[in-house]
Amino acid sequence: MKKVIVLSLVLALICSAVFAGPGGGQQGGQRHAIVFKSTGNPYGERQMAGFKTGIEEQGFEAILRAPDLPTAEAQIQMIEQLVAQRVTSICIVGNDFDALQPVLTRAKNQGIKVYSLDSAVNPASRLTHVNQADSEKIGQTLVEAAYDLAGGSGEIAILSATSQASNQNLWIDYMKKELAKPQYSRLNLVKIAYGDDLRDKSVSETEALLLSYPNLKVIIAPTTVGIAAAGKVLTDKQLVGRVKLTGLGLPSEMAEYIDNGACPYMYLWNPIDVGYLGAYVGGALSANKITGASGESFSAGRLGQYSIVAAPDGGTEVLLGPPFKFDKGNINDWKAVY
Ligand code: RAM
Repeated sequence: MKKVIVLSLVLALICSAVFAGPGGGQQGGQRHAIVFKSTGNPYGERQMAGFKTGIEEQGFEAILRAPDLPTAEAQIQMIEQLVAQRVTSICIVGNDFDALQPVLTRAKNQGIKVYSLDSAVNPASRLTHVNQADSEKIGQTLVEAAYDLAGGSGEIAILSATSQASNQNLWIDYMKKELAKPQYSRLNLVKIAYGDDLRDKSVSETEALLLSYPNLKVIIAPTTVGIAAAGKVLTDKQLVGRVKLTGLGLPSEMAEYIDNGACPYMYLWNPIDVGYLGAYVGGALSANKITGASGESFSAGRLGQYSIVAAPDGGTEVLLGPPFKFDKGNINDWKAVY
């Protein structure tokens, strides 16, 4: 009997050594990690929840991480820990485009599949990027909205996340390009403020904008944390109708400000689906079904088939779909969903 037990143990050990895959995970025991920008962001929580569902659906373990503050330094520490744990893949929501390159390169050199999602890292740091929507289209759509809400002319301001956030910076670059077109010559972008995706800082930055620019007509907040904070400030200060708000917002957080008119309309995509799509990119990369090259395609569970395409930054990306418009007519259908 003893001999049988010893033999089974030896066999089990041999099997686990044989099936140990890249990143040290076993085939059935792969561990896939996501590192979001910071804690306390309901958008990030939904994105991570979608990632977890997608990873578990494939039979793997999901590791969800986010630092307290949205800095590159804090993410570097977390990635170092994940490399030491020899996870199978790392999905990074970058707090900086370039600063994570050394640590992500170390991860890649250890066989860990590294890709970004929502907020890209530079092409040298990633195999591919999971993008929520076409970045240029987001920039154009938000400028069109500001033009419409301002009535064609006047002062507008942007309330962003951190000054290093690569997704917000990309959208702002496209907004500036759009604003340079002749049809927008009567719109005046007076300031880009940074609320760092922290609620209190976003509130005080909105208050400062209102003080410095008493003729401000529109605030564009391309961040769910910023737009919700600005909605609260405009409501509390009884400025609804005088200063209009648009941007990218989470329906559950913005329903009251869409209902009361502070934000006549805004845009977003489904953050749960962004995370879920990311999970399937992690699975496909780790199974070597894709390498991250343009032209490859893979299956993303309930979302169907997706292809990898060239990204404007010289790398590649997977696009979830077009941004969706939320207004008084549909916000009540969405506020309970995300
Ligand atoms: C915030 C984050 C996130 C961004 C959304 C729109 O929650 O900055 O990265 O995609 O807003």
